[in-house]
Amino acid sequence: MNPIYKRMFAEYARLIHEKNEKTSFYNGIFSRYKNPVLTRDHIPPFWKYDFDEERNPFCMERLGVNATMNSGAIKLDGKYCLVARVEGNDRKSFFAVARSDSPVDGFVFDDYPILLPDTCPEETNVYDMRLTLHEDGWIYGVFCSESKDTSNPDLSAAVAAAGIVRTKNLVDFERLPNLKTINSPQQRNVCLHPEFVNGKYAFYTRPMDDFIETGSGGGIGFGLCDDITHAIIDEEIITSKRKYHTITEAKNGAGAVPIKTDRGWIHIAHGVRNTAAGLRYVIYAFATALNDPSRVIAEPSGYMIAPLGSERVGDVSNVTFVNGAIADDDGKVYIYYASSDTRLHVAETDIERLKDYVFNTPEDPLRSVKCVEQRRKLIAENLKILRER
Ligand code: BGC
Ligand code: BMA
Repeated sequence: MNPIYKRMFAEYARLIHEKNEKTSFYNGIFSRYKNPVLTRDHIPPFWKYDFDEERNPFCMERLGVNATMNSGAIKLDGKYCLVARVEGNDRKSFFAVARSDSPVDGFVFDDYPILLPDTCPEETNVYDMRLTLHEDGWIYGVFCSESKDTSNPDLSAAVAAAGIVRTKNLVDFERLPNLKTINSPQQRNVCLHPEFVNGKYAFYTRPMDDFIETGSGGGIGFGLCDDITHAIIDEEIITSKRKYHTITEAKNGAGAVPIKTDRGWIHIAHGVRNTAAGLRYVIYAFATALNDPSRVIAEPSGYMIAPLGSERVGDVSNVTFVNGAIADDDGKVYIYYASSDTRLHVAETDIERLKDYVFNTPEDPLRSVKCVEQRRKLIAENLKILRER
């Protein structure tokens, strides 16, 4: 083998065998890990180079990969599996499965990325798949299917819809018709709830009037449908709401598939606010009732995960985004979050901590004066404890 490729494979092998470790970051809610779990360097060299010497005498990269990010996650046959959003240098995203025996390192991509059944001729781009192991026995992947808005002369005008696939093995995928939401012209960040609700399939949606702006869409939606093979939702109600001057003011959307606990469903979602430097994406959590997963019963104030240090910089800076988490058999929870549309990290926590965080963290009182009161109360109680020592 050409020494250039030899070196490349050696570097790739070193990367995928590198052990990960926790950083010193501490907040009691989750731990951060030192290395991202997926970067563009995790892409096997044979996805990018043409190894034929005659066709490629300069050992040139022919099909570069720009980033690996927003990933659905599931544990399957004892392996931690991610369906990553991989973005080529050509800006088109696609999905690829990476598997590991460990939740925090060692992820290796399957030999080939996923070739989705080509059922939507107008579809230009696909991204952000949520993987749901549904009680009907299928693994569903719900993702954003983006097309050019041909009714609008603006070259950037686009339409976002929710695409649906299902699989048993993350190898063979059956494509179902896209979700239709009667009252929302566009959909992104749609996620399938893992259980039937009133005997129906339940989706978290994100009603929006426009491709970027949610417009009248009041937050994370929720709707039921009878038939997943022709999924139609005629009524969407709002679960976690967007609110003025909070982390969700501009938009919010479902993230990972909700995690079931004895106190309620725990949702790990994203919230977006606008700033002079563009949109800022953070990750937040809330809980909904076990008997009604659309009804919010607890919502801690502010964000749970926000871009920190080098996470803040990337193709779309100031973004943390989540569409996958794995609740493991031992109670640990791995939240796979991407930073700045560039690479994928893991945050580690557990069910007990998540419950404590979601149910015992104070809510956002929505006004500075109330926030100061909230903090002064905490300080007063602490000073009392400290002085009694
Ligand atoms: C991009 C997404 C982005 C969306 C809305 C799409 O074209 O691929 O990453 O979330 O636009 O800005
Ligand atoms: C979108 C998402 C993500 C992305 C984010 C920031 O709306 O769907 O794909 O991470 O914007 O660019």
